[in-house]
Amino acid sequence: MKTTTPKTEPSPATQLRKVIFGGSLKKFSQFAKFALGALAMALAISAEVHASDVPLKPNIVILVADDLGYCDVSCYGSWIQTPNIDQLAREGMRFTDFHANGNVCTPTRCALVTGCYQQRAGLNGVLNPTSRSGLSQEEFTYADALKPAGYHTALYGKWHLGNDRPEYNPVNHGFDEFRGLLTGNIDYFTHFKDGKLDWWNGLKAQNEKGYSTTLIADHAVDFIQRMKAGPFCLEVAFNAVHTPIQDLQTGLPSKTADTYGKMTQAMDQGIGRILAALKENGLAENTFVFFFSDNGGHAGIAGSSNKPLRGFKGSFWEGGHREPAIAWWPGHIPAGQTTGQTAMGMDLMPTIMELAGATLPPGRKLDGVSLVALLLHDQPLASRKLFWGKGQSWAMRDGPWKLLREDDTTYLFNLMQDLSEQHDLAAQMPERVENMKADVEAWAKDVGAKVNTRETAPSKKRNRPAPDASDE
Ligand SMILES: [Ca+2]
Repeated sequence: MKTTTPKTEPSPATQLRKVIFGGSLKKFSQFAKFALGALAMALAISAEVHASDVPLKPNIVILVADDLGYCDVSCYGSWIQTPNIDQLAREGMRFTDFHANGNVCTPTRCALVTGCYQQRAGLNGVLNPTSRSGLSQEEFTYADALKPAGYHTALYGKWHLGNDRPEYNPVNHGFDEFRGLLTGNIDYFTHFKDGKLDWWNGLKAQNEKGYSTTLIADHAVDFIQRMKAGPFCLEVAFNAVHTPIQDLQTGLPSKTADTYGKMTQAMDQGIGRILAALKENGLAENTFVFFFSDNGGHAGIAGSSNKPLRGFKGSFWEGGHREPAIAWWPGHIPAGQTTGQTAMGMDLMPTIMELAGATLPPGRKLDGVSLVALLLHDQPLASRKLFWGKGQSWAMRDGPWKLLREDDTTYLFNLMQDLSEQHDLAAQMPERVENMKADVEAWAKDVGAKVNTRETAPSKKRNRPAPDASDE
């Protein structure tokens, strides 16, 4: 039986060899057509992939405020005038339902740099100046991801992911440069904490003269000028407006709202200088900027407010973790938008990795999701359940529903109808409560958190009238 060899198109490499090694003009012409066709197809595929996409590798600037309340900047309703942060909002996208992963500093910052629930890294509580723990070398940060993508990386300001052991320092977690503080707070003028200098240049304790908020902005502006050829990724982690509340002229402790307002405005001015540096260097349309606060405003600080939210820093009432947050990228993020989409600090790493064209090492995955389609095209995020906390204090979101454990009580709220968490629906909707508790337990098992979803004692607080959010 006669067999025939199937006719197949020679590969481009075979055709090229024929052209080079004695092929005819006709063959060359055929090859040229083939090659051009393949090139056109490749370009079409590329155009299809990137038509709605973004210019790759913009510069990235993450601005983090410390203990700034939901209502502590004027574009969120504060009495404190913050024209530069307001300008970010006017020219970008303002979030009304953005959350820190924690209700205190360290957990939020861990989730920010790892893109994962901080419970996985074992950093779900605040580190104090004598803590021996910190961000493990096993963790993979956004700076680790961006460096192989060609980025120069720096962090100026507060780290709070490990004290003075070298393995915890930002320069050993993907940041090329670090200036600032390792602990949770310092004197704004002396840069000391508990009698010990806490101002670092990389691995060395090295003081500088100046008001820390201003110094942090100075370093950010200098970095932008030095690195303008890009791409660069810069985290500017202000220690403002964490305690100590200090008079800006004398450095003396102050308890006035006026001082808190001026400390907030010093940060706003620093942000204004950073934006000006981007614009003066022609980088505004090639730089993605994201601003948010690491947790809610602290109870009892005159001038600070989380209105209309209930609760403060350290709790999982909304005031503890819902934050002012703004994304800015002129020419790419349409100006003047407000979004009610629910997002979280751990979403920033996947977002900037998508913008940077960065990839994860094999076997790694992130808990956060990229916000790029939301930011550029106002596309809603896929629905998801979000979680906070540990032990007796935790919360979960599922759409408008929030299950909350505080004060030894489990509460259920519908935040669409009750943003100030005044009307507990737990007794009316026991099935929803049980289903959400099961979700919390499954999440805790997944991330390695210990949570208590069961009542430990008859609650004396269940019938207590909810505090008026406007009083808090
Ligand atoms: Ca904080």
